[in-house]
Amino acid sequence: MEIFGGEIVPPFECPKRMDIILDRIKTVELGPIEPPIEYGMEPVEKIHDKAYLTFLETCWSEWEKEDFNGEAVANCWPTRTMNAPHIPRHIEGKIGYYALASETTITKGTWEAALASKNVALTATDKVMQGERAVFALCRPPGHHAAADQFGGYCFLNNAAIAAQYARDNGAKKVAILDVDFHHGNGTQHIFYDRDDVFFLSLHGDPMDTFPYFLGHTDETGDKAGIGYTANYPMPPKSDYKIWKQSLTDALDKIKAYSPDLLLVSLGVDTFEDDPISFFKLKSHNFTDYGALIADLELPTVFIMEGGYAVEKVGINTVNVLNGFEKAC
Ligand code: FKS
Ligand code: ZN
Repeated sequence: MEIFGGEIVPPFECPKRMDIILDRIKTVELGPIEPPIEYGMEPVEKIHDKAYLTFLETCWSEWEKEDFNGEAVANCWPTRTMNAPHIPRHIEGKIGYYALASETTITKGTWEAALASKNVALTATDKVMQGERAVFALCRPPGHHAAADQFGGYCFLNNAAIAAQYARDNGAKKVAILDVDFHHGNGTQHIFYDRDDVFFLSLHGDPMDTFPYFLGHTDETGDKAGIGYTANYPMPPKSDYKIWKQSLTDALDKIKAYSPDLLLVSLGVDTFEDDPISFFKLKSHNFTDYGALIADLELPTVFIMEGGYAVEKVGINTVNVLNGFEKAC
């Protein structure tokens, strides 16, 4: 379930999205489709906090032991007036400690799904490290809102961050993460904020106007060694492709100048004009256009699925990016 506008609604982020994207990939014969390989916990533990992982793994069984009837959901947080040095013992406190928002619940199968999703991202990354020009990781659940020890915004494990670190540990000296999902990738930004070996760039709805609200402003440019290696492009409601493309062009120039060994694209297609929870105005053919612009970087590229909720068009829009990319290669 999801809490939206004070109501309990069926989640926008649903399995059907994946079926539709996969169908579209098959229809256009984009390329061979392969299942993920198991990578174990080592690459995950390099990004996420150990106690957080234990929490994700055990949350649902702890919740079930209480007299609760619904899914595990946060309703109480350590806020700006609390330092929160102690992690509560009770699951209701613990879930509040680790949650960044209340729309996302944990239930039976959440942990297994998150594990499968990071395996998809790692399998794709490995293929590109081994010489493929580009691979698309059809990940669900998404990852870019998840921080080292926080879940929310439908994300539990940060697939792109796990993939970037894995690439760093397996020969890539510099990695760029281009986040084109409508929402700011707060988790990815936070994970790499003080590092210069992973350059994070995000195009998104202005956080003054939309989720995740508290991160993603232009003045967030990195910390310590990472100063200059975070770039944010917040854009106002109703921004169309003309505006969006200007941000993309600037981001692509920065990536080119950085000259990474690998590009990861956090690919969300919720920038689409008919997306039910977003406010940009991209049209389906714009996705093809920007796929080609990304290809012009001539970098080994991993596309990692994030959001996109106009379910009938999520397949067309996602595959348009990939097709635009491929045709320009
Ligand atoms: C709605 C408030 C909460 C949550 C939106 C989450 C967006 C998730 C996403 C991801 F890629 F992670 F899936 N909305 N009024 O699209 O960024
Ligand atoms: Zn999104």
